[in-house]
Amino acid sequence: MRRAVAVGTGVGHYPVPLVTRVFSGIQPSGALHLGNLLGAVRNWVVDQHEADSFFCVVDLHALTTPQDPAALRAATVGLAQLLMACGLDPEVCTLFVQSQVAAHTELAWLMECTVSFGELRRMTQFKDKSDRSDFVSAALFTYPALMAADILLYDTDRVPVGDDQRQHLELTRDVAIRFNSRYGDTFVVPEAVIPKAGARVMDLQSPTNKMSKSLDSPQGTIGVLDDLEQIDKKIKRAVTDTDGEVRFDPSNKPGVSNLLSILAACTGRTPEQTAEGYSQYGPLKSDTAAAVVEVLTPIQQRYRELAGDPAETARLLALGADKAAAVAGPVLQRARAAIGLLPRA
Ligand code: AQP
Repeated sequence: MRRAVAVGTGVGHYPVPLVTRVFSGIQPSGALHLGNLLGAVRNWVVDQHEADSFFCVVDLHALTTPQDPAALRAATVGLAQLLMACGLDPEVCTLFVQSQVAAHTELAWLMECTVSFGELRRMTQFKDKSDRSDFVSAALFTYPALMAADILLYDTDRVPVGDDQRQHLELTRDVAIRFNSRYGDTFVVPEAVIPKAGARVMDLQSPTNKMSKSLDSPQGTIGVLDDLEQIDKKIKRAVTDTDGEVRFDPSNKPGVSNLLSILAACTGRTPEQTAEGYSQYGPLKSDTAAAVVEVLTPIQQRYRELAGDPAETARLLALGADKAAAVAGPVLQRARAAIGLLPRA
């Protein structure tokens, strides 16, 4: 699709980079947890060296549920620092805050005009989140249109995400294809990249639910910045089952399978290979706890260094926003022209 766009049919010729583009985002809606790290952020750290990568703290998405303004500002800076502590290097990738690049909201409107009500109504994340909320904003419903805009603005080829975002990515593709077929080739149609291990880290206490920032489950969630001793205890108290067999079988053994997935993601193996080394739950839990602590220890150390310098973080994010805007601006203009908005004289 990128090459089809590069020759330009609908809105003329325009330059499209020949390197692979990667885009992904994360909400500053709560503490970064092990699921976010293993499902998404760890893969971004690798991607930044292999592709032209854009990573975004999606604060506008966080606004879909009510936020305290001061807490949101602090969470946005803190999340950017934590992403850097995890290994994102603003000199290698483009790291920025969504609301600092105005093109996101403008393209989101064009996406809302392209996606159908029925498509948005089928999004399972809306159903889950609206069921748990007292106040359901209109933006929670239209969230996937903003997400499509985020991705399409960067001529993105690949979107590394956890498994929970699969449906939103499919919708982004559908919207891009519809826009291109109505108005001429405008957007690159992106693909989701979902990791083999760690794509859906489950809650340690209710392992049929995904680990989530907004689910109130302190014992079931491992925060990346949690105290390391507490993490060890949480993993050792994780819910398993009574049959005593270590086997990767997410439907029948969700707790044990979750531990195997976490250990596999931390050690670069598959959950099935990992299961072969264990006949009891105790050693599996101890090794999983040790592997998680080993992954998180250097991240926590680096975060403590970065957290002391918010002004430097703000400077790096401003540079990131400038780099992002320079790419997003021409794509937005392409979309405006394609859909028939009058250019300014
Ligand atoms: N449990 C998970 N396992 C693997 N990957 C996960 N991701 C989220 N939860 C898990 C991935 O993390 C990236 C950033 O997620 P997000 O901040 O955009 O929001 P989300 O998907 O809705 O994640 P949360 O933690 O559940 O946040 P809240 O509760 O605020 O909605 C995405 O790539 C996601 O797939």
